[in-house]
Amino acid sequence: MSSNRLFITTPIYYVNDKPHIGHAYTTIAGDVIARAHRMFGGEAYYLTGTDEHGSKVAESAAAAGVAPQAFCDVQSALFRAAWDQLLIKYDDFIRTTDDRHKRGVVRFLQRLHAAKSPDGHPVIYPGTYSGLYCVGCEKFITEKELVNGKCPHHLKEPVKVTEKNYFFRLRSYSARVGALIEQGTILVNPPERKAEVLGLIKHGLDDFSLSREKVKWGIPLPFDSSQNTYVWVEALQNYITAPGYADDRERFDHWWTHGHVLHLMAKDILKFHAVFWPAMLLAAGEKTPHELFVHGFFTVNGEKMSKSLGNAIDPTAMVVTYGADAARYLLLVQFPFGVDGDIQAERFPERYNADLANDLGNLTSRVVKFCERIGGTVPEPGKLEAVDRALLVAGKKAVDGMREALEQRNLLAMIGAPMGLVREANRYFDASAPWQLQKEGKEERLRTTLYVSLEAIRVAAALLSPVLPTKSLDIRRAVGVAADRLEPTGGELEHLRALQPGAPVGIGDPVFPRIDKKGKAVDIQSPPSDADGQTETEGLIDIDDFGKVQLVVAEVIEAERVEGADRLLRLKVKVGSEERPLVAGIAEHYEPEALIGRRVIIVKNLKPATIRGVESRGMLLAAKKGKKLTLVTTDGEIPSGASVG
Ligand code: ME8
Repeated sequence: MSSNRLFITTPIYYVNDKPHIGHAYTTIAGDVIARAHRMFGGEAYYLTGTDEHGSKVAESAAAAGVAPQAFCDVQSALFRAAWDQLLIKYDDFIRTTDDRHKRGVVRFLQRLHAAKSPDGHPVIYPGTYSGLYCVGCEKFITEKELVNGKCPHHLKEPVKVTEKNYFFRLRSYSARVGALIEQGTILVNPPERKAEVLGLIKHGLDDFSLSREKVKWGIPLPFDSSQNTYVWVEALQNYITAPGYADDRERFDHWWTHGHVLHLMAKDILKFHAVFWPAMLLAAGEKTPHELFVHGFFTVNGEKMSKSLGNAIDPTAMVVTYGADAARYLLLVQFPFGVDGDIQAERFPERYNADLANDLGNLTSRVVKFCERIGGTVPEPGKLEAVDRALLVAGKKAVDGMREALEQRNLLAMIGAPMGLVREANRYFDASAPWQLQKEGKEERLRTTLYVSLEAIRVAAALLSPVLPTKSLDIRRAVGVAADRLEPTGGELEHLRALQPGAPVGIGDPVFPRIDKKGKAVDIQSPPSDADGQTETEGLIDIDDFGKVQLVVAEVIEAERVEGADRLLRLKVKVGSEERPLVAGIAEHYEPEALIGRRVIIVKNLKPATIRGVESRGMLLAAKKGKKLTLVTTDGEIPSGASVG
């Protein structure tokens, strides 16, 4: 097995549902892993697809008044369209109604049918399945599923049905599967899922029925055409029918037999993947998968996502609101990979603004715009100082951190590594204060600072490319990466690909425009007249937010102009005993000295912003008409720190 050759799969999704963010999460995760693996020089094959047989699909087709195949064609296309919109670069999309799949299933079942278990019994044997059957659901139902003895969906008592089926001799394989999992030959992660599977096996699992007599929409058993393959048994086989199990053994061996097979899924389908699937593969004489990563299961605003509740979040709607790159980012950063959680869509805008618009987008704008103003090319760096080297080393560490996170399938850390670098670059840029260097004529330091900042952005953007494929390209072009070097590579190559002084830099619209709480773009990142790429603080709060706004009296204790920005004053204000910095666009209306000692009203609980490299914590209130502006003040008895309401 070559771990450099990664075969990544998602579950194949049922076509009786529409794609929602649960499906999207797995599919984006697989895409990010595949892209990152390739970025670090590995070979990857990324497979997804749709599960199209079984009674549920047949019923949905009947309800829609169309033939099952026509129904599947339409529904499967919905998944592909969603994945296209989310920039999923799959290498293969398997449908269980594909001929290659049907041929592969027949072949696999023939193998199983001919096989003997290690204890000398046929692996497949006929038997009778006896159980409770809900005619409404057209499927077997367990005692546990009943509510007051009735099917919860149809409110009818099920009938006892006895059906002839074929069984798979799981009992002859489950201990062996357990041992493979225990010793890590089949890795099941996170560890609590491994414990869950081992618990199931220890508890004892019965042989399972691998065919259905009554379900007509499916693949007939090759040895008894009166029965169709049970949809679950058939679906698992997509993982081998796609790489060529039916008729391309070479390709099949390349990916399945000699690749590192990684199955992604949520915990709802763990037992099928961790026990049934390896057992069937062992019986058929094929390799078992190497790794199962079971990510978290999500609820939406505390509720299970379901068709009937109509609360499933449509990932393509997220693309419309945030753009594809940001939608991918927002879904992945919700929770650590592997952990369950509740998705609250109203938090998306906040996260978008904080991470993408402010940290990443604004840094890029500020640095590139500065370079544009002093020549429009990557500046030639001078002698590196400790601070410069520290940021370049942080870039190298981010590359290593990302590689390590990828190996651990820690998607949050894969994003955290470059985003940590972005935050460090922001601090470096602010602390280096290039506008100050320019004012003081320290030309070499200025060039070095800008070069090192651009370089940090280049590395961060390259590392973010698996998550933000198109924005990463935009950012790397903006900071001067040459067209023939845009394909990102990790590891050692990073420093060899450093930016070339003299390469053109340039940025148009913000890479991630700021948005309001409804996800609508707000034009506050468009630069003020001095074109420094900064945001104005006015306009951040909607009228319906007003109740949340904390207004307080603040006393101005320091005030000065911000160099190079005609409209900005840098203030220090006192709120009770606390001092805080604040940048205000009032320089055209007030002389700094005239403000000292004035008691003004500020918004206290505004998110901090960095304006012109100066932290601003709060916003002044002012009355404005045309070109006239007057600060709202409370000169008189009211002390600073008092609340305003
Ligand atoms: O089970 N949270 O298909 P399916 C996180 N056809 N992930 C979720 C999720 C949620 N709330 N809801 C769905 C099937 N998923 C079978 C699979 S494979 C051989 C056959 C994701 O359409 C997650 O990956 O119900 C989960 O395992 C999968 O969708 C189930 O998709």
